[in-house]
Amino acid sequence: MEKPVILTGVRSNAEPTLGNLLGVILPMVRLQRKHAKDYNINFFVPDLHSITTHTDYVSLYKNTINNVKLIVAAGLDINDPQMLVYRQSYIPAHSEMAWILECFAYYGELNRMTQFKDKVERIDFREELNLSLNNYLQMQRKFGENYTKHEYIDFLAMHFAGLKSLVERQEKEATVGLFNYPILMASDILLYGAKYVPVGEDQRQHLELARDIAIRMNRDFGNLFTVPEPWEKLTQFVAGISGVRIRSLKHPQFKMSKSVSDPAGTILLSDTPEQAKSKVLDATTDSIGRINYDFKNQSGVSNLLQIIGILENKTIEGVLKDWQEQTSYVKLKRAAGDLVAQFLSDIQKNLRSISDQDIIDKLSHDEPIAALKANATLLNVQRAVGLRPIINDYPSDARN
Ligand code: AQP
Repeated sequence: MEKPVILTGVRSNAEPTLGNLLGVILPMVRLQRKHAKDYNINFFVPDLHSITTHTDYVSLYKNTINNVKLIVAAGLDINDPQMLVYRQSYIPAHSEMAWILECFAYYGELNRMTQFKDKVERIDFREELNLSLNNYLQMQRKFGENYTKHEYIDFLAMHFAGLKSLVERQEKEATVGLFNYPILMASDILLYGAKYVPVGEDQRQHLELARDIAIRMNRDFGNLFTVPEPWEKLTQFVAGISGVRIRSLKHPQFKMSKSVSDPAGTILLSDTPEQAKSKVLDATTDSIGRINYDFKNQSGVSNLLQIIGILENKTIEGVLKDWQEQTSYVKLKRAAGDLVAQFLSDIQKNLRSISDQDIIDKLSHDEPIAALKANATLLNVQRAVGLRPIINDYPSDARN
């Protein structure tokens, strides 16, 4: 009998952050060590998801290969026979299945996905807006009441053209692909019958959407899909080593994100260990003066505790035993900073020893195997919805 599947991926749109590393890559390594015998493990690079937001298209392919290198550097054994590694765009069934699922998902459901709104809203205009406002105020100061009607109209036209271009930029970022991508993600999951999908907490709603679509289509067509386990079961399964949300070190109310410009709050894979440590030492904390795990009131401190917990492979209760009620934020930052620096330095050292060719060989070997599995699920679904004949109905249709 086929073993159940654990599946996850990381977009190659930009350089990975500590959030990706601790949120999903390290947990995957630990899950493999714990469950390699009982599960098949799929790691894929969602390169089609990578173009849902503006990216450096010239570097995309390289980043895709680098993402696979990264999981190897983090300790995932891709030569384990239970492990499949592939690129999403190399398996056309992902896109074909996504189209069918789109026809069974509702606009209202997608419209409720908070990540789309967050991603569109976080396009940061503040700097440009302030600049534009400052220009406006300077202009007013310069001319006082003594501007001519034409000067005033020219200035206003310039000011509003600037604002209009900001709004247009926001509209351009809100692509249909970004809106629809949770359905492509559902396809990524359902094609392989994944039971557990370890993801960061930001993806929880998308996992639930995949479940809803699977349940709905199973109800209408019989058992087409394995329904992935819900969030609560997933978090039990991963026992606190996944499902987290690493926050920005500077703005701990927000997630650390690879496509948000927040250099002081974001640790990038290419940061030197010293740079990373100094970012942790400069992390925003609070004025309460006690170490508590309380994201509502002490998000900066809680973020550091969370980082320590993941890197020391302890539950949050375990970390709290070491730190709760202590008062030195400097000590906490030093401990977190040392762990992060060591972790980065190990990964960077490993990365240097992995060749592109090894990765490409592995992908070329695994992609046809993944495609076979994906195509089998797709064909079942195509038959169920009438796009392909039911077996034996049209025996002469050789293409099935
Ligand atoms: N800050 C985070 N904490 C925990 N997990 C995180 N992940 C991302 N950021 C954090 C998890 O990493 C996996 C891969 O993410 P992705 O790149 O495929 O998509 P994303 O969620 O859009 O990640 P980013 O870093 O925020 O990228 P951008 O800025 O490009 O949108 C996912 O499981 C994600 O939950």
